[in-house]
Amino acid sequence: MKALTIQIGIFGRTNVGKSSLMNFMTNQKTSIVSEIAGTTTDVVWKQMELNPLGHITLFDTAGINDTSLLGAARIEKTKRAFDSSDIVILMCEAGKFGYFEENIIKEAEKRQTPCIIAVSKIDLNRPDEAFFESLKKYTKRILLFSSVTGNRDALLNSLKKFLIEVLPDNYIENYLSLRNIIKKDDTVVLVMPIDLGAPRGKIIMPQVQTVRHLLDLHAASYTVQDTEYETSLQNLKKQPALVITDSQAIKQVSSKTPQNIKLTTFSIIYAADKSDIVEMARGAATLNNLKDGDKILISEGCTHHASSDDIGRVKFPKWIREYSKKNIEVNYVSGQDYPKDLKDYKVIIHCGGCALNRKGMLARLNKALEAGIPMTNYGIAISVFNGAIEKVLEIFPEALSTYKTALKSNG
Ligand SMILES: Nc1nc2c(ncn2[C@@H]2O[C@H](COP(=O)(O)OP(=O)(O)OP(=O)(O)O)[C@@H](O)[C@H]2O)c(=O)[nH]1
Ligand code: SF4
Ligand SMILES: [Mg+2]
Repeated sequence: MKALTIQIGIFGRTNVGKSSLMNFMTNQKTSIVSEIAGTTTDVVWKQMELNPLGHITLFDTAGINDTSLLGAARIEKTKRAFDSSDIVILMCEAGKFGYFEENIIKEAEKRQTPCIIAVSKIDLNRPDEAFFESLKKYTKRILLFSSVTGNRDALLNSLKKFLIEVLPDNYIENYLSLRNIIKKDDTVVLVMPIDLGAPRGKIIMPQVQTVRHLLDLHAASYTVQDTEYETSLQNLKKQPALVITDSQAIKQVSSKTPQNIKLTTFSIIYAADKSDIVEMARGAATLNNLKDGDKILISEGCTHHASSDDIGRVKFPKWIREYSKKNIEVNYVSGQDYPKDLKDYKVIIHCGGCALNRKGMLARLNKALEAGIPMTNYGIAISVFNGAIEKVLEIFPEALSTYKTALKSNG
């Protein structure tokens, strides 16, 4: 199981604060902390959840600068932890960076393992500008940390940002939320209206991918247009495990779906696979609390030729104003033009992001959250506008409860 998680090893000299960092991150007394150098003599590991990346395993290791303190077997164990780390956190104190630290960096480079430097005990000794600058030649990913005065959320957010930047695409690319919902031999009804906006002779990417995922899960998919949906449901011998519809047909489809049948949209599945459905659901709640003068950013992942009723430029501004009945300023960006400064926006509504990979979408989401701005996506917003959001989020209970809690605290 450990092998399936992202493994992060904490390395550094004895007494630098490795075990304190481990305990701070896990929020538990996982590892023994003491002022005696050489306290940790064996590798200690702990798994924790770091959404949306999933499980990570943290290793706390022995400081192997003073080898006289340790037997060969223990040094070997720390080396093994080094070899199996996907990410190395190298801890040092301000002003103390020498041969030992450089050697760790060199070893990490040899293995092509990304390295993060954590400068510890900054409550006692804050690094000066010159020291901080000198670390930048090794990595631009530097955490300033104190286990006494530090903020755990801020630390985990910085770590998450670094992980998203450095982890190979396939680590976070092969995410498949349907795996937890659908099992072998289930039937899933897919509702795909072929309207004027549908590309000629083709099925759009999120729908194609869903069909592929269902095949991988050995489930059956049953594809219909919204016009045939009701009859198809009646014709099915076995109740479907799930109905997935195009967001734009959510109103009609939800009105024809019995309460006991689970219903969601391709956009919800896509948001769960490509970003963080819990954060996107939290962002969606903001749409119920808009005020005159609020600014909303519509962001699309690619530049495409806009038609006269383009969804981002025309339909969304109209839907937002109709739904909120408020005077809202709506700005639009596309492609690489993701703004540096997001702080004036009340919420960002992003497209599904089929042209971006999961890493790219997570980086955008993270940037918004760092600026304290919620984000949601097109399909989720459409379900809000059509009064079906709570139904379509049912298959992701944490997202649903986050949406409901955010609604209460916004209101
Ligand atoms: N003031 C302050 N003290 C710290 C901080 N982090 C760790 N310490 C203290 O530094 C000492 C060593 O901390 P540990 O976390 O045990 O260090 P370690 O790197 O795991 O040490 P070894 O296991 O011996 O290699 C302890 O007395 C901690 O209380 C910090 O951020 N601020
Ligand atoms: S979903 Fe976003 S990235 Fe995909 S085609 Fe539409 S605008 Fe481009
Ligand atoms: Mg220790």
